[in-house]
Amino acid sequence: MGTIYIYYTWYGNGDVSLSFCNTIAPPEKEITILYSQDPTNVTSNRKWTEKYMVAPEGLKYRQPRAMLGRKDVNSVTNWNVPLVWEGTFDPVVIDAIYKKMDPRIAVVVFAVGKYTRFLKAFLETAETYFFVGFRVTYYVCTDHKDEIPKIELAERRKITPLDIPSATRWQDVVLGRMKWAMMFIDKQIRDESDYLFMMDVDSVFYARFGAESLSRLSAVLHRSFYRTTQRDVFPYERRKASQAFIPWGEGDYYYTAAVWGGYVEDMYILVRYCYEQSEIDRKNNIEAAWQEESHLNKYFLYNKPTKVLSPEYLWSDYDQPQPEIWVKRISQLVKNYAEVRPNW
Ligand code: UD2
Repeated sequence: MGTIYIYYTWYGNGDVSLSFCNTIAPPEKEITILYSQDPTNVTSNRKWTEKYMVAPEGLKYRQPRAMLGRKDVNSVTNWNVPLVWEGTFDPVVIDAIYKKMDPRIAVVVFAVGKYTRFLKAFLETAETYFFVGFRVTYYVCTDHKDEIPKIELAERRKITPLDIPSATRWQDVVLGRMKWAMMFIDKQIRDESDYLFMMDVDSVFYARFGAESLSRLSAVLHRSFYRTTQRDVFPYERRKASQAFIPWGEGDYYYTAAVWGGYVEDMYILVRYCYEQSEIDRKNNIEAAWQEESHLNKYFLYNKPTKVLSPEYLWSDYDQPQPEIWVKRISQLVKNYAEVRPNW
């Protein structure tokens, strides 16, 4: 099936209309979603918008400065959205604004096979650092519900286990996340959440991860490719036969698939996009170089994220600290791949 453009018009009052066309370029001020299949059953009612940035009266915080700020890193993208680093926001202000909106935050995390061993540290440290004081539900997708640890959760936070089958190839788990997440969002999560984050379970939080990360679609710079890597060296999918193909000479950044988030309805569209693109690949006997991460990078190239998060939002215990990384908020753990994966 050929490419279909969905014109997704976002009116100021939060209403949306969808219209379809397969030839002309999108008019200005409309969000274009490059979509691969029959879009007639795509639903989006845009339940959540960050309409009002209302700060509580009398809140005490440091005065913001127009002439002072980070000089060692770029804190804005060339499509003019924030690139978030420590020092570019005030947690007191931003949390106070978002707490007034009181969003429901969903975290979808997969723990299949031996990866259940990572749940305890992930959940315990999330309770210490992830959206403290906000409503959070951890949707744990697993083939071993009995191995979900019993941990103490703060008020208005809960764990919802979701059953999925075991797998014999790690690639199937990684890609299968898109299929299962799509189904669970559709069946349950979209009714219970405003924002959704997809996260790898083999990670721990070391510092605050809060409201500064929220936007319609927020993507995280991959820690390995943000410093000086030329775009032609990014590990994008380069085979034309794959739906994730990105031509040489194109690309903004390389984003990780280990942490990404946004409005639940926009995340639904994106998760579904990754699933459907990978299904087309599967039928054509090809698997994108970095599974869903390759499809995600393709999507974000042509549908720019509304916020870009620095590698503070996914560092790695494998890596040496860098001077510009003032805070490691969440970090991928060192693991023995051969030991934890079902195949190697
Ligand atoms: C990288 C990405 C990951 C994904 C993958 C694709 C980082 C930090 N992570 O991770 O997001 O794009 O490459 O190849 O860049 N899982 C299970 N059971 C399994 C295998 C995987 O539950 O048997 C889940 C689990 O949530 C895990 C995630 O899938 O955190 C990603 O798998 P991985 O950590 O083995 O992949 P890795 O480290 O290559």
